[in-house]
Amino acid sequence: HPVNEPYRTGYHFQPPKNWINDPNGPLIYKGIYHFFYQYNPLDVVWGNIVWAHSTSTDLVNWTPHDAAIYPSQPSDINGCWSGSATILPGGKPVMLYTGIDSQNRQVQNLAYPKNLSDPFLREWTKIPQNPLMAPSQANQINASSFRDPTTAWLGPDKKWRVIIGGKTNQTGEAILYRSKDFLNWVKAKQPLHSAEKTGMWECPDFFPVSIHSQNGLDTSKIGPDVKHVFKVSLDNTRREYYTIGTYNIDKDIYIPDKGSVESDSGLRYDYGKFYASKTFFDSSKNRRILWGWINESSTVEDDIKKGWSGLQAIPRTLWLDKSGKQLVQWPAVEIEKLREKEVKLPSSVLKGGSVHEVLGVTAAQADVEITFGISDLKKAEVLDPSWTNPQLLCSQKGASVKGGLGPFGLLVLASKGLKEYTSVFYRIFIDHNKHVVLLCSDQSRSSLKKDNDKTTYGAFVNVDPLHEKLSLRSLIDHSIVESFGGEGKACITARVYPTLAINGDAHLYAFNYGTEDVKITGSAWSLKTAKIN
Ligand code: DQQ
Repeated sequence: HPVNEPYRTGYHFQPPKNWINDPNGPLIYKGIYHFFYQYNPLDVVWGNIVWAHSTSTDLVNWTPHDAAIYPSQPSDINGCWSGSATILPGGKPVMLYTGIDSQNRQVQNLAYPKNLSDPFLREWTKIPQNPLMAPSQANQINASSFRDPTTAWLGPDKKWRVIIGGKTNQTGEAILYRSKDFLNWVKAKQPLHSAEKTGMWECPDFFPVSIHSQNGLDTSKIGPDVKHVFKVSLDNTRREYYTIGTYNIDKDIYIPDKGSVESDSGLRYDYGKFYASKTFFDSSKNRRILWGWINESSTVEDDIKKGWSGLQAIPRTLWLDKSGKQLVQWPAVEIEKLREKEVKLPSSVLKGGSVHEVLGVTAAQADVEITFGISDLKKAEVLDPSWTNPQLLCSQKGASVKGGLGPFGLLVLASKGLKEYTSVFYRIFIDHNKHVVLLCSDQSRSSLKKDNDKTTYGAFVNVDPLHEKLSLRSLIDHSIVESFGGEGKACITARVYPTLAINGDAHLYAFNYGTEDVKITGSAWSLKTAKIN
């Protein structure tokens, strides 16, 4: 790993230099995964946006290609913004994307592969009919709030549907269009879904999930065995929320289940940094895969110094939890190919107040899976009824604040002597007769450097520690830590920039600062460096 580049990642998707943001149009074609992303070919900050393109056979190693979609016609001359792929009958992929036109309006365009016999789909052609959807007086669409088309789906009436993110006043909207031929699109009277006071809805995503299995489904699948997921990225808070609900195909509206909302208490794919995400159906492995953009927590000056900004989270497989009330996510299994030198943590007791170093792994580039066993759950701290905000609770009760059951977890990217570390940990509370499990990612001590964003993140994890195992997996990669609590029920991604705990000087510890002992077992692996771009 380059010594002079301590923050470049070893197995996360990033280009050699410059600015990247949203994942675009992920798909699989002839056994090859395609990934496109918002990219500034000229600078470390956002601007001059094109669709950069890479391909892979395993979602781990990536080959770069020339930019696939870039400004070239009046309908996208000021930028090629986010969009999605749809696989047409017969297996032909097409892209719908937002163009910034010559009048700086947001419009929707179509591009298709020039040569379908090229499995790398290196060249993309834009149709002369572009734009296919545009704001106008008649349709009441705001020209600066009309972007990010989803993958389209085909209804039983043989009409295609697509949604585009929008906003009317402060009401976020999933603007619905229909088409018989994928060329002529007619705006529906009603949006597919909307919610007051949520602001602009960026990068919506809408897809079915199976009620009975972890398998993914084609985006057009409907029927009694599926629920639907609606996700949106909120421009206001830079947070994403998803709801689970029902797609009423007759009325062409989506109705979230009771209690499911796009704000504050809503469900999130990730309770740390994760934005503008997008899923696709991987027909080769019958799974739905989620990509998400992770931005920097450093200053623009630091980004300029290192020459790059932004990366992508490890692609995650996602499915409906057996409760039917939330999704579960897990890193695509292919990432496990990078594992080497397994270090088994022999079942042992982590005494209250102790720290245990995990030796023998390249701690700056590792995969850790650890299970915690609690013998006496009665010692859990009583949950105050006002502690409803997990992030706030994690910031008030950081890793150094002692508790009964917890904090226990991992100190990652830690320097010898613990001058720097990022702590990912659990606390268990009791609320009447129910245990409440809190997962925190505390970045406050992650770097001696002062001007990084070190916000603490937190999430409640819906596991019952009395009957279920309590586990934590963290993917550590130099300047990113992606943590999966409760076997994927709550995920937290953080960016950190240690000054001491870099490369070979990074260490990994398990810790328990609660008063009660905790049993630990698990494994840690060094991860090889992937071939990325
Ligand atoms: N990024 C794109 C937009 C999208 C935003 C522009 C979300 O299409 O709304 O780069 O990060």
